[in-house]
Amino acid sequence: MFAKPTSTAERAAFYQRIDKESLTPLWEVLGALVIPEPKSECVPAHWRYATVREHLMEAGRLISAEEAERRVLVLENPGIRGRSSITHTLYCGLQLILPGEVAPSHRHTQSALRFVVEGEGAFTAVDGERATMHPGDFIITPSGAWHDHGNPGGEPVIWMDGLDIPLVRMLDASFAERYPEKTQPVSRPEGDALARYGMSLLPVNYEAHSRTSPLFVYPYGRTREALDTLFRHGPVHAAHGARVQYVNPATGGFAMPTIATFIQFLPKGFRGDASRATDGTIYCVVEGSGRTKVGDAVFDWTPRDIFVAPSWLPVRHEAASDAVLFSYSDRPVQQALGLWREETGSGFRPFT
Ligand code: GTQ
Repeated sequence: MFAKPTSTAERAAFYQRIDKESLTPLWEVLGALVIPEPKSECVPAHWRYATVREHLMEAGRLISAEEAERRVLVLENPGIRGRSSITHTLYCGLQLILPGEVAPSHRHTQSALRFVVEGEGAFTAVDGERATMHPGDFIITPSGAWHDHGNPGGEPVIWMDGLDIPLVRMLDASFAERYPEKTQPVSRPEGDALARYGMSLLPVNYEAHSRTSPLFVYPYGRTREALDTLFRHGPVHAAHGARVQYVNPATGGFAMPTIATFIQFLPKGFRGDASRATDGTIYCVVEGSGRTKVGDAVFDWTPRDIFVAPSWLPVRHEAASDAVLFSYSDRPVQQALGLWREETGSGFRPFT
């Protein structure tokens, strides 16, 4: 849109002279900076669970959770390798905790989400309350909250970590510290937050002291039931199926200040319209199998796979069986700044 002016020897010599002063001419770079529509360096990518799991189990033989602090394989976007990022703003990893292990307590300004993909019997502790992890549970570690993970059970437990690490790095706003002990003391029984904040009830005169949802565990059983009812009662969105966003029950807004989280049901035979949005989105397959087209890429997915759709590329989902997809993006940040845009086709319609 903004064309580069022709270069002349005189101009080139000028650029070289000012380069030494840490100066550069805008007209040489403007076209690459202010572009007519998003064109991400990030590319669509798909990680098959079976492959990543094998490497993760090997990591489990090479290093303990404690020595690693967190035993995680980071899913790096192939378009921006080396930045521990799956999109420009977000991080994604798969974390393994083996029976008997502890991932020591620490806290940081980065917000984290956990989406449990395999195994039973591990817990994560957040600010004094433990949550036993079950596949499909969405669990939040708010910015600044002490957290540790443990596996007193008998099988390996694996979950997806979604963090705003790249965003916080861009803002140079990272603080982190270790807890003096390996695990933090338990100060509230399991289920306390769910009773207090997760029943469409709030303590009278409740005052939020954080921008993150006080409900930090969203158990899959309840979510799955809601999706089922939503689908049965319809209508279903032509691009997104029956898709809902996790909310902070005290505000109705997204559950986390920097990361939006969603879950959607796609009925067997669903062939979605294309849609695109400015928030690059990471998907984790919870149930079922299907195919998602992201731009020119085609991903055939099965449970526990992870794939990423960069900003503004058209996304089209198809379901070969009843399917459920969890997803997350930086939508709250874009919406707070007035930047978020979406294009979808015809919207809601009955599913036939
Ligand atoms: O579990 O606290 O994947 O601090 C990256 C950084 C997980 C965690 C990650 C972390 C954690």
